[in-house]
Amino acid sequence: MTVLRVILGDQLSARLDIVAGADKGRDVFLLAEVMTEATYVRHHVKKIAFLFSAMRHFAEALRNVGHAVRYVALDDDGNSQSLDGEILRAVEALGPGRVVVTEPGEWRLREGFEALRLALPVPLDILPDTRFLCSHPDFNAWAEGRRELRMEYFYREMRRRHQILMEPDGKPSGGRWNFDAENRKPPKAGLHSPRRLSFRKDDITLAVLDLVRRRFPDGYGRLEPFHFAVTRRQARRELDHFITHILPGFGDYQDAMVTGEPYLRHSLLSAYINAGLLYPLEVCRKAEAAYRDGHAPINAAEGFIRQILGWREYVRGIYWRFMPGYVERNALGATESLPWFYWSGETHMACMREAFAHTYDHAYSHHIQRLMITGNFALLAGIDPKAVHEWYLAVYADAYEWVEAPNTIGMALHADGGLLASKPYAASGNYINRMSNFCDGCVYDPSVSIGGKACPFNSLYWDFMARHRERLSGNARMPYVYGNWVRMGADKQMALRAQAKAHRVAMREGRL
Ligand code: FAD
Ligand code: DLZ
Ligand code: SF4
Repeated sequence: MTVLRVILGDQLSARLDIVAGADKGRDVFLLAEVMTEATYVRHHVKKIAFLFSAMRHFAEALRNVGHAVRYVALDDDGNSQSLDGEILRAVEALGPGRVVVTEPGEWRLREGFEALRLALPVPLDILPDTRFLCSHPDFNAWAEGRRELRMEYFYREMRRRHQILMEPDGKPSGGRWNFDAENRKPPKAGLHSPRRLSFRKDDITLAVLDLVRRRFPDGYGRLEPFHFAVTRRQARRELDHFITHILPGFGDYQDAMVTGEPYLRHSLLSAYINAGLLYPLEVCRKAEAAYRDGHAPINAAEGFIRQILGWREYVRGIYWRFMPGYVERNALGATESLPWFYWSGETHMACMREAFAHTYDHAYSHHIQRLMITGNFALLAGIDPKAVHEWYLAVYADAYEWVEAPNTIGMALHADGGLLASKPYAASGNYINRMSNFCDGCVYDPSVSIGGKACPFNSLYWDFMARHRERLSGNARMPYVYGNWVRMGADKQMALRAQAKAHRVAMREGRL
């Protein structure tokens, strides 16, 4: 009995049960490029090209080891342009006795598969996604009964469970769980990105680039130059390059931002891990080995591993535990429309312009730009979380709802009411000026809060604090902020709020 094995665009991993359990003489794999997936948000064209090329290469790799593959390209005759439609067509054409799929990363597809089950003439099995290091039952067992779901405690459990950066006596390597106190330095003069890899484009990638150019002429983002890894072999080279040349400096400048330097010491691995070209456990193990060999200091290795073993697994747990309602959350009642400059990049704010330029050119910007520049602005200005969420889901090559939504709605916008972060990541121009050199090239001045040169982040920061005083002043981490607000006195407070209002009007009119 043939089994139809469906592989989604972000499930390109040979170690998944769906591949490992296949019978070469009997089963058929299905991969399909479809418009419903390519357009459910306005994806960056580099993200579409990366996934289509990686899917085609993965299909080729399966064929090379003797598997039968039904690959439906976007332009193929008869392509129904939906995943359901392609599964139904394949069932009709091949007459399998069963369909198997690995659980998808997004709620909407999970629901879709439940509905498809009823429409299919044969059983549909949904297998767990074993690439993750914390299963749904394990996350729920950890979360059950806890008053607060803090990442730090989850992370310690994951360290113990997977024995990563642990010593034989059960203590954390280096004597501490977290070395952030030694990380996050402001950029030093001349800080730049080390050399990064760029991969040769083969005929498959060239054909995909041509397809994307033709079919998505109005798509968001710059398609070329296209330098992504599109096979597991290439992604492993990217990983090795990072571990050898970049990891040792990872922690120190993790939060630094520099004009014209999108990558700095970041790994650029998220798109590959999320699509399945790299396994999170192998990435953590390599970083750990670099520490044990004396190649990377503990603050770098621990800081990096925490992002993957801690944050990445934790946000996935949060997503599945609190969906479907999670993406609807708007605890701070934010209702502003997303300013057009998120798409066009046209703003006088140099920090925002820089983050938008990285995003448009590379389908990438690093964590602090996402959180403390574009996310922080949306938080302070009170932009509708759903609109911000859809923007982040579209513009980054690593974006899938399971990881993007908790980061946007929870971490950046505090719209989940503090489920994920104990206090909002709100910051004024002073923080941006300390952690970057962006303000040097800005028409605004980070030390000015009122008047023509006033940095918008300043008055918007105080206006945000004033708007949400009732909710936030009870937070144990906020007294310092509200103490400063009170000390300012009524006249300054009123002037700041009037300035924030003027900035908000300028934002709506595209003048900010
Ligand atoms: P590095 O800084 O080198 O970090 C190493 C790895 O750790 C990453 O590759 C990633 O796998 C993991 N990681 C780091 N931080 C996080 C985090 N907060 N949550 C989950 N994994 C993390 N990450 C995504 O993978 N997809 C998204 O759609 C996404 N959207 C985000 C939206 C917002 C508003 C914010 C604030 C963060 C978002 N992140 C997202 C998390 C993080 O910014 C990216 O994972 C990171 O920038 C990817 O670049 P890198 O591979 O160079 O990461
Ligand atoms: C993101 C994406 C895109 C652009 N295109 C496809 C596609 O054509 N076929 C496919 O199987 N998957 C695609 N994907 C990835 C899916 O959207 C992804 O599996 C879900 O978002 C769940 O994470
Ligand atoms: Fe951004 Fe304000 Fe600095 Fe300009 S002055 S770059 S708006 S923080």
